[in-house]
Amino acid sequence: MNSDLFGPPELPGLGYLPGFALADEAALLAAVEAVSVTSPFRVMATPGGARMSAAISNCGAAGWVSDRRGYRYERCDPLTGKPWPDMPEVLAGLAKRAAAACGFAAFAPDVCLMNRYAPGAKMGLHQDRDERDFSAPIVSVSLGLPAVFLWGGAMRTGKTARLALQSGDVVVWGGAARLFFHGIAPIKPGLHPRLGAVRLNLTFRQAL
Ligand code: MD3
Ligand code: FE
Repeated sequence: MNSDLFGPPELPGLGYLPGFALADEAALLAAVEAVSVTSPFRVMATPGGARMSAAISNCGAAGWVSDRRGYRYERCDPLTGKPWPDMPEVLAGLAKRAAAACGFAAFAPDVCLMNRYAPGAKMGLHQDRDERDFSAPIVSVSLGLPAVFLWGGAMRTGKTARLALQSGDVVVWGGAARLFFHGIAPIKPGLHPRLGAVRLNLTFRQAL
């Protein structure tokens, strides 16, 4: 495997918007902080019993959860027993504008899954298959420390392309890209001016 950083592949339905969220960075962070007061970031268990390395929270009509019983969307936070916090308008608005800029004007996210990485944390290659309708894209927003996104194509095995993601970068994963295997290489140590030693990734989904 080589370690070159490629640009995003040219693929119908895939949209790469470097810096799209930068102007809203402070407002997005404040919204994430507010959500995490009610539904704190926590490390979830995989169905196999391992600990995930990123900490997770959610906002919106449902949230993605993982435990010994599997992966699924739940209307209530298992930690609080209460509904997940509403999706702040600044988050929903940014995701809709990004989707519209990439040809998905009808995108209406009902879930925002928030992943928080410390240096060393990673995410193994996987597909996102727990949503009801794969014709809706997923919009991802990267904030804080940079990451190397691993891009595995339509199969788990084979060559992995790499894409550097910086704070403020937005990627819209629609069309064939929607079901591609993907992951995050271990986050390198560093300090982001606003977030410190943290990478945050927000993914907006039409899950229900
Ligand atoms: C490509 N998150 O939450 S974001 C995830 O940076 C997830 O935290 C990573 O994979 C992160 O499921 C990667 C980019 C991303 C998100 C969803 C996708 C890429 C995707 C769904 C389909 C294809
Ligand atoms: Fe994913």
